[in-house]
Formats: sequence, structure tokens, C-alpha cells
Amino acid sequence: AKERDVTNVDAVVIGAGFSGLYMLHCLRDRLGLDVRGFEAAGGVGGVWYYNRYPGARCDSDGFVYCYSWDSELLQEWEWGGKYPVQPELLRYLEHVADRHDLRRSFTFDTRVTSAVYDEAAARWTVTTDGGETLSTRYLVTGIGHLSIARYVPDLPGLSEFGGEWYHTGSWPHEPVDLRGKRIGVIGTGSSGVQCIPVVAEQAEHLTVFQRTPQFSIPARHETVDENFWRDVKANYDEIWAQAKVSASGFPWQHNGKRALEVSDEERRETYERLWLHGGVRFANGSFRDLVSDDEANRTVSEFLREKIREIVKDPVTAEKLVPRHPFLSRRPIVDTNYFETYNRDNVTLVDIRAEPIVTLTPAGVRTAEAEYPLDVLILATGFDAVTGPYFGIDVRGRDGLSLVDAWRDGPSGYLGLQTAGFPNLFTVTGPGSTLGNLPITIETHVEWITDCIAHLEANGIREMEADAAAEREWMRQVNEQAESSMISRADSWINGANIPGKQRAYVFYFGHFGYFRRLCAEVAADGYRGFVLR
Ligand code: NA7
Repeated sequence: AKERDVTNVDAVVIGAGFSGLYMLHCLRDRLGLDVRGFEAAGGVGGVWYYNRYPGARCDSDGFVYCYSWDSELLQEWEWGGKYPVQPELLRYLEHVADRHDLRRSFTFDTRVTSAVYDEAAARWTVTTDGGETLSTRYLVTGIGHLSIARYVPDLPGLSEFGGEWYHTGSWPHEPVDLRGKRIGVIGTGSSGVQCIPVVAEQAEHLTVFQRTPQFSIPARHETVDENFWRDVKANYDEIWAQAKVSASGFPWQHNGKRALEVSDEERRETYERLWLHGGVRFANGSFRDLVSDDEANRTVSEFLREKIREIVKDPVTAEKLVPRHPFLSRRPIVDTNYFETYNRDNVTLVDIRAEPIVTLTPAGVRTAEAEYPLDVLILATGFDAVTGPYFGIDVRGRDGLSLVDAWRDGPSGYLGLQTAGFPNLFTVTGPGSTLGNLPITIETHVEWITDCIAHLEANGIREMEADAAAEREWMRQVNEQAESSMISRADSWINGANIPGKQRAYVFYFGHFGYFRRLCAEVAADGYRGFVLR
């Protein structure tokens, strides 16, 4: 039968987002390998294929939210604003795919269902839901952390709800007409905060059901103009050089000072200036100890709480919107008119910790105190991060070890690149990797993996995997770093706490990106220290 035919290739790449597109290009066009790519979606784009909800944008400054490796494209491309919107991001990745002729190596609408390692042959057997079986030397995942495994909470009565409901992470391709409708949004993470102001402008009435208030920094799109782009294009080499040695992949540093070593006036002036600059730079461009020192952090958290009280006119609503957790204990959020939206007459904020949702009804949402009639419900309730995408594939390594068993106590990896027991499987930004500005984090991994595979090929090395002890030691450092940082002060998808019953674990390295990049390079130069090569 046709489905028994096995296609032999050198490498299989899973995913056609920022990671998979570049990975495929490197292996196919730089190393000359025979590579096949698979993508579950109908096209390229990864998270930017799926996240089409109103207001969807990236939270990294656009001029560095792109590939650094195509210098001609850097001169040609210009984003429409400071933070690109989803249609532009999708167009960009489609353009890259066309420009480098990547689509012909991908099979779309096709999910990799299993990957089983054959130790005797030192090859992976990969099967897809299209009925195809491949045998490959190398398997590389570019499946991201969030894209596919949307989290829909177990809301009582959801199936009885008479209106339409959508998850932000799987928004329909056809535009959804929200004009004149009564709309509810559950969730105020990055997705909720981006869509709420846009939805409010279209809705007859918007009701936001908030469980945890969030800090958010205004984007200030207006700070980017023609002059900005001229300067950026003239200085791209320097910009990338700075980003590569920076703390989180952006071309700037903190100011080198501790928050409490300067006067109250200087501190205030620093925060005000960055607040006016806007965006993620507020989070990582001021004092060096905001993320590590409670007292320092209190100064910035209080500054932001005051801003919310200044912006939101109704004091009762304002208090509901003021977060209790420290700034930077969750991923920073960037917004356009988020807090201002609560000054609109057609917007209601419901604090569901004080007034819990009891059930959905055919007509809307019933809380402990009231009934909120709705035509449309938007769930901006996040994702089963990391384990969601990885456990969606039945991965079996050496001795039949399943990835689910290997990661029973939480996802684990050595420098985010490989996991012990899974030879020749490489994970782009896998567990133990940095986060930060993701395109440059991704490039760091993709280029490392490319050089590594070139080394394996050139030296006739059959197998490579992370050494279990090196991996344990790296994950110990990942944990230690997280414990000493603000990220340990709150629950979120970052530590697995957003999914009821999920094993909590720190998956990402919250240390310095520049250090991480250097470490990856040193490890390779040192004969792949901490990896076993056979
Ligand atoms: P997030 O950041 O995980 O946010 C999910 C939101 O949904 C958050 O406000 C949650 O409240 C809320 N939530 C989750 N479950 C429930 C239930 N059962 N009831 C009410 N509210 C709930 O997901 P996003 O999509 O916004 O962003 C994910 C990442 O994508 C983001 O960090 C960027 O990297 C891009 P909670 O705060 O947990 O109380």
C-alpha cells in the first residue's frame, strides 16, 4: 500500500514559522541537505498564521522583530508602525518564503503525528496525518511555545451559549463582524489587552471579565516615522551587534544603575521618559535591578500603579485594574489605549474574583451577582505552553522512551537545543532556551544547529544527544535564575500554572541573552561540551 512507502531524507523540519522557515533554508540551501518541512496550518507564519484576532500585534519593536540574516530584505522592508500588526507579520513571512523559495519544501495542512527513533539505524521514522512515512537522520522542531495548543477553560454552560464564541489563538480567517454587538472578553493577558480596545470601538457594548489585573506599557506607535526608518536602515549592522550582546535581544541596555542609588527625582524622571518612549524598552531599558531586587522593583511597580489610577477616571474601576503582583513577574504587556478603554461608556469591567462566573447561559454570562447578555464571547485565555505543542507529537527516543515520560517533572533540555535520550532531535528554542525578542533567539539556535549538523556530517558522527548530567546542571541553573528573578513572584504560562493540573516548572532561561549566546558558541567551540557524540 502507498502509505507503507518510506521516503528517505536527511532532515525533517516541523513548523513553518520564524523557526522552521529559517531552519529549512539553512539545511537545504546552505548545507545542501535533502530536507522536508511539515506544517499543520494551511500556510506559513506559525503564531502569525493563527493569531488573527482584532488588534493582534507583536510586542517587540518591529525593526528588530524580523530576520537579521537577509541584509537586502532589511533595506527593503518597512513596517507600517512601531509594532507590526498580524497581517503585516504574516505578509512578511510569506514574502520571506517566496523570496527564498521555501514553500516547495513544505507540506502544508499536514501534521506530524509521531517520530520514533531507530537506534540501530540512527534514524527517525516520522509519520504524518497525511499518511506519509519518512526516514530521516535529523529531526528539528520549530513548533514554538504557544501557537497550537489553545487553552479553553472548562466554563460551565459553554455548550449552551447561544451566541458565537472564538478563541483569540484560532480566530477565523473570514473577518468577524463585531459591529453593534454585545461582546464579552474573558482573559486580560497579552491577547486580551491587545484586542479589548479594538473590540470596544466596534461593539455596542463590551464586558471584560478579568481574573487578574495586569501591568501594561503604552506602545506609542507615533514615535516611529520616516526619519526613524532612515536611521535604522543606515545602522542595521550596529543594531544587530548590540542586540546580540544584550540582556533580552533588543539593541539597548539598562542604564547600569540601581533604582535606589539615584535620587527620587532622577528615578521618577527615568520612568517618565521611558513611559513616553513607550513599549518594551520601559521594561528592560531602565535600572539594572528591577527584575532581581524587591525594593527596586517596588519603585517601578508603584509608578505603573499610579499611571493606571491617573488614566482611568472612575476610581472604583481603576482599583480593579491595579495589579498586586510585581511588574516583570509576568511577561510585560504592550498596549494601545488599553486602560483608556475603561473610560468609554460602552465598556464594563467585571472582576471575576469578587464576582465569579457561575455559568454561561443561552443568553450570555451569569455571575454570582448579575446576568450579562452577550452576542459574542471572546476567549483570550492563553495556551498550554511548550508541552501542548510537543506532546501533540508522539515522540519516542532511545529504548522507546516517550517525551511525555522524559518530561514528567516538566520540560527539560540542554541550552534549549537537545534532550537526553532523543539523539539527533534538535529543538529550536526548546526547554532551557531564552525567550526575549524571539526572532534573534531563534536565529541563535537555528545557526547553532546548522553548524552542528555540518560538523556531524563532515566528521561522520552518527548520533548526538545532550548528556543527561549536563542537561540536569543546565536546568538547575534555569531554576536558580528564575527563583532569583521576579518571574518567580507570580503564576502564569511561564511556569505552567495557567493550566489546571499541569506540572509546574520553569522552562525558560531568564538570564542574560548575550551570555546565553556566548555560552552556546563556547560549548560548540569546545567540541560540543555537554553533548554525547558517537
Ligand atoms: P495569557 O497571557 O496566558 O493570558 C490568559 C488570560 O486568560 C489571563 O488573563 C488569565 O487570567 C485568563 N484566564 C485563563 N483561564 C481563565 C479562566 N478559567 N477564567 C477566567 N480567566 C481565565 O495568554 P495570552 O494569549 O494573552 O498571551 C500568551 C502569550 O502570547 C503572551 O505572554 C505573549 O508571549 C504572547 P489569570 O491572569 O491567569 O488570572
